[in-house]
Parts: sequence; structure tokens; C-alpha cells
Amino acid sequence: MIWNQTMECADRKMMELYQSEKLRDMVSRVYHNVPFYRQRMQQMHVGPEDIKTVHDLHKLPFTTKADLRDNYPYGLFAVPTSEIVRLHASSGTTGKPTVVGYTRKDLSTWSEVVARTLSCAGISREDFIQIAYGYGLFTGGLGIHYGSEKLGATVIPVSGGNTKRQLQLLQDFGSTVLACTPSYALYLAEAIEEHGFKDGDLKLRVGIFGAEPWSESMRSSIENNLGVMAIDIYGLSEIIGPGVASECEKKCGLHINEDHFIPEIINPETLEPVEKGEKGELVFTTITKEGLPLLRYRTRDLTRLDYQPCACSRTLVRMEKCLGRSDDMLIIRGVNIFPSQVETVLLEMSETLPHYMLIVERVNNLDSLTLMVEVEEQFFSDEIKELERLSAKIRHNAESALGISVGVKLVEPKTIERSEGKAKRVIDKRSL
Ligand code: DLL
Repeated sequence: MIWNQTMECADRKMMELYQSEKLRDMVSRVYHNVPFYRQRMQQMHVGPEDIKTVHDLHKLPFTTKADLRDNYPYGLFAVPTSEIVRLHASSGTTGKPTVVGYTRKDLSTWSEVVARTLSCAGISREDFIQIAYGYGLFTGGLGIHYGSEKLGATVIPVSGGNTKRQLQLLQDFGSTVLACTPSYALYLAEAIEEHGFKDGDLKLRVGIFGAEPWSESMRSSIENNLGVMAIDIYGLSEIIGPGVASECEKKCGLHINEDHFIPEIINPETLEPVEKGEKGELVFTTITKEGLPLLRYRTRDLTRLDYQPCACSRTLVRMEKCLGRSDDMLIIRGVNIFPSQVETVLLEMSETLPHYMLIVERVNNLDSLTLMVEVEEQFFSDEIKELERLSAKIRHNAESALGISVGVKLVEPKTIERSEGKAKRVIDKRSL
């Protein structure tokens, strides 16, 4: 079923007219309510009157994660905080997270776009949706939750982890839909096999997987092992959370909810728009958001756009499955991690040197992160107890900065290979 026929199947001309009207309104709102944007636009000698249609988008300034950080926590909000009814956050490149705020209307928009995502995957009010995305500051759990309720499906809000309980509820509650990261889906598939369920014990038929990159081969393996149709859903907190784009049952690109978020593709080096259909960095301008409207937000995700109507009859532009980024952000068990966060931790400790290597592996379908770090000569002790104490301290500091568990391996000074150019800080052994 198509949740919103008018918007999801509009012809291109109608869509552009609609987007242009919303864009004009939003540019005027940010110009008058967000000093940061007014200043940026004045520097570029652009005023709200210069933005008439979507074809004027390129005249507007970009926004980056660093801009959000520099205006931490509420500096880019376009309404007084008394209008904000919810906050979420995701990790930034330093200790400070990126904070996003929603008005009541934003929450309603969010439920609408997630309800579309679910409909797009063939999910209906007859379904039982087991939500195994984390609930909390991360947008995955609560985002899918309210969209599922809006759709009218039955929500099972388990949150992430606790595999034993996930299995029990999958069976006892008869969940038909699983919502979690693709790596957790693979892990659950393995747990299901070990548990020895019989045919008919589980009713799962669809999985809506996202929050991290996953390849076509991972899709086949999830579909074969879990017995579901695996659908890719994409989103980011800064834009709204899940609900930005999602695959339909044809699985040929992710439909972007472009009546709310206008996409562009730019060359990440020159920042110029690429040729039609070429790959580059995805940029979004939100046109209906009230709390945190963003102009040309650089996602750092690499993809391309296809404006051909889809066989499902939706006309919403499709983005290709995202597999790469134009920065060094890693996604480990659904959590966004920047190597610079680790660097900050090490620089704050007198016992360690800022020479380190992050090793990411997928063991039994679960991501694991090991931090290999050089220890200052005078702290490198022959006493095992001493080394264990130091290693525990590093682990504790790294874990509180990153929010995931970290294995620590101490090495002697000068063991980690030095590089003459860009330092290589990450060895990602996961084959996606
Ligand atoms: O991951 C929102 C989300 C929750 C999406 C649940 C889907 C399902 P953030 O934590 O802000 O938000 O991380 C956003 O994750 O810029 C991408 O790099 C990556 N990402 C999200 N979905 C996909 C996907 C949520 N389907 C960042 N494929 C984004 C590839 C994805 N990467």
C-alpha cells in the first residue's frame, strides 16, 4: 500500500512547485530566526528574496556536523526551546554529541515519514513489529516506534540487545516484522539456528534494517538465514532520524521523502553539484522542519540519485544503497564513531602516546573494536598487574567517550607503523 499517494506519486513538476514553495518559506524562517544562517547568507550576499525555486538551492550555504558542534547545544534551533518537545543526539567528532530538537509538528512529520517507510516495505496494521533498535538518545527506537503506531501496527518495544529475550518474544508474540541493524539481524539469525526453532515456530516475514552500511551479499545472507524480505532503510538524526529514505518491495534504490528533505549530490572536494546520475556526497535541505531546519546539510554519505519513476509507481527520487562515506566515521554496532574521539582520550592521559590503531572485526556477526595503543616508555612495565591496571583505565576512558565496549591492547613505543602522509588509524576487517 502507498501511505501518501499524493506525495509519493506526484509528477516531477508538481513536486518541484511544492518543494519551491516550502523552500521559500523555510529560507525566510531560518534567515529571520537563526543568527548563524543570517550571517552565513549575508557573507554570501544572498537574501531570502534570491531563493525562488529549487533551482536556486545552490546559492545557499552548506551546513556541516562541525557547525552543529560549534553551536552546541541549541544554537541552530529556529524556535524557542519552549516549543521543543523532544531531544535526540548522535555522536560528534569530539566529546560533544550533535543535539537535535523536535517541535510537536516535527514529531508528527517524523511519524508520517516512518509510516511511509513501513508501508513501502509492505508492512500494514496487521503486522507485529518487534523493535530491536536502541531506545534513548539514538533516533532508531523511538523513531520507528511512533511511525509504527501511526501506521496502526502492533508495536513490541524491546529495544536493542538481550538476544535471549528477543528470541522468546519473536516466538511468543508472533512478531512478523523485525526492526534492527543488519549486523544484529545476522547475529539473531545465528542465535535462532542455535536455539533450534522448528518450521512454523516463527512468523517473521519482513526486516527493516538500517543505521549502518550493508551490502547485497549481506542482504542475501540475512534473507536466507532469517527467512525474511530484508529492506534497507536510511536516515540520520540531523535530518530527522529513520524515515529519510527507504526501499520498496522492488529493492531498487531507496525512495527519498523529498517533499520534506530535498536531496542534492555534490563533489565532496569541489563542493560543486555533480552531473546527473553521478556518484558523490549526499546533501539535504529540510523544508518542513521547525525545530532544527537545516540548509544543505552535508551527510558525508556517498551515493547517486535516480529520478526515473519506480515500478512500484512511486515517483519519489531514489538513492542508491549507501556503502561509503567521504569522512572517517565508522559505524560499529549501530553507534557512530570517529577515530578523533579516541585520539582525544589518549591525549588526555599522561601514560599513553597518541599513536594508536583501531581494529574493527566482525566475530560471530557482532562487531568488535580493539584499540591498539602505544604506552610511554616509563609506564611500560614488566609487571603484569601494572599493565593490567593501565589497560583497564584506557578501556574505561575510551568506553565512556565512545559509548561501546572496547578491547585494549598495549604495545611498546614505536611499534605502530608511522605513516608519511595521512595516518592510517583504522583497520576494518569486516567484509561488508
Ligand atoms: O542511524 C538513523 C537510523 C536509525 C536510520 C534506524 C535507519 C534506521 P545516526 O545515528 O545519526 O542516525 O547515523 C546516521 O548512519 O549518515 C549513515 O552514514 C548511516 N546510515 C544510516 N542508515 C544507513 C543505511 C541513524 N541504510 C548515519 N545504509 C548516516 C548505510 C546508513 N548507512
